[in-house]
Amino acid sequence: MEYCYQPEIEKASREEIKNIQSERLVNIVKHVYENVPLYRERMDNIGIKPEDIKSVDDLNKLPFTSKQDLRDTYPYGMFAVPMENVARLHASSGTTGKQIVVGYTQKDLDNWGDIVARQLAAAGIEKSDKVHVAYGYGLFTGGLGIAEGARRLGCTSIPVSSGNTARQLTILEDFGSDAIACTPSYAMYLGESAEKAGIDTKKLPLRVGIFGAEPWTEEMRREIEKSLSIKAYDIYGLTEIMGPGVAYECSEQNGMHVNEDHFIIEILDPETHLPVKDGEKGEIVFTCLTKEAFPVIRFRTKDIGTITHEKCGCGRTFVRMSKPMGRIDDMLIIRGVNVFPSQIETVLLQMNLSPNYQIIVDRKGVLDTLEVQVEITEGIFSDTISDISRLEHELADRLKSTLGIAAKATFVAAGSIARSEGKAKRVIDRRNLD
Ligand code: DLL
Repeated sequence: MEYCYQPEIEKASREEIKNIQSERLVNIVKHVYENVPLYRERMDNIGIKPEDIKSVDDLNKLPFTSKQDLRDTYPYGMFAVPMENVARLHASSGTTGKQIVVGYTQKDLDNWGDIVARQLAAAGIEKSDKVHVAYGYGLFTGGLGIAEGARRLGCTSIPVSSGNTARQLTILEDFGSDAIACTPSYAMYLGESAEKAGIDTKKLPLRVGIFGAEPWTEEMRREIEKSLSIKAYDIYGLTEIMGPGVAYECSEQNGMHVNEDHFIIEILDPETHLPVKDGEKGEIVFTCLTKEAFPVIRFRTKDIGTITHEKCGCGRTFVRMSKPMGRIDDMLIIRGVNVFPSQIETVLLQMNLSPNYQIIVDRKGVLDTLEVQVEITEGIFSDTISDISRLEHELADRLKSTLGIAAKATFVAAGSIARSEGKAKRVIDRRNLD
């Protein structure tokens, strides 16, 4: 039996889950109304009192929370407990605008450990395993969040943090890590570096990877599984809600189960704000049910995804969310067409091209231009110049048929695109649209 697997809740009936959510929603609404001025004002403005919220069926009466609200109340305006009860602060890794500060009470940290432990258990990690944590430790929630889960599970965590790839490889080899947690782009880089260093990953004890914090495709999963000789699991989360562990993959690897005893997920049409049907794309919106220090209600994540209530082969009853298919704010509008970086990545990997790529958007006169630069891999390198130009044409054709707009495809030297130790930066937009 997997330790930290919690079938009494993970396999509860939908009715039981609804009851737990309803009870917790009533409490959390009271908590935010009493303690967070922004929520009290918003609810007063629309004439809603905490007593009006009796179950999850009343969720749609509540106001939304946006990232801008969190910026406007920076740093502590959304905290719902006195600072003396806050055990830890984290901050969003946002590169634009003011960062967002979030807080956790001791109980919040315990709950966080519990849900991350569920995820580690669902990926087959056991008490006797050593987990190499290569997410950044610090204000970013990745490192310490996974560490909370490892501690709760009772396994050994190795807090390597991010950076220094040669050292990461030495540790993987010498310490005998069984599992690794980092961003998928860094996992790709580690695999590539292991090969260069002549390390046979099949001979390492490493068998599981827990990857998330940025978009990645099924093709990338297969690459990572091959290069690191592991099984790779997806994990989703965000600073404003908790950090890693909001949703997790099970052995079926067919969507991520949302920890519904702690969070309610809604998928809403970004324009009408009404719920879409299972399987239909929309904006992912989360409500925290148990957070004491930083509970947010109907937080608009700007991530785009779908959910399904279909039965999962693992027996868990928690609703499953798809991999986020992009972000509303990552969506590039090029010559009026919506383009997501993930579409481009899928084309590259379907053609067995390098996953190291960059998207460059520019404007010549009034016309937007799109260029995809991708590194040459060894197989291509041995081809003649005319073969390379044939491949560039093929890539440009495929991009055009997938995206619906013309794109220039350019091969660049292997290793010339900057590698990231955390989240990869894929898009360079030179249009100065702001
Ligand atoms: O990335 C928390 C995290 C740490 C999740 C470690 C998983 C593992 P933020 O820095 O606030 O928090 O970024 C959150 O990253 O809104 C998504 O756009 C994206 N994201 C997170 N997980 C995934 C995933 C952490 N599995 C933002 N697939 C989210 C795709 C993801 N995108």
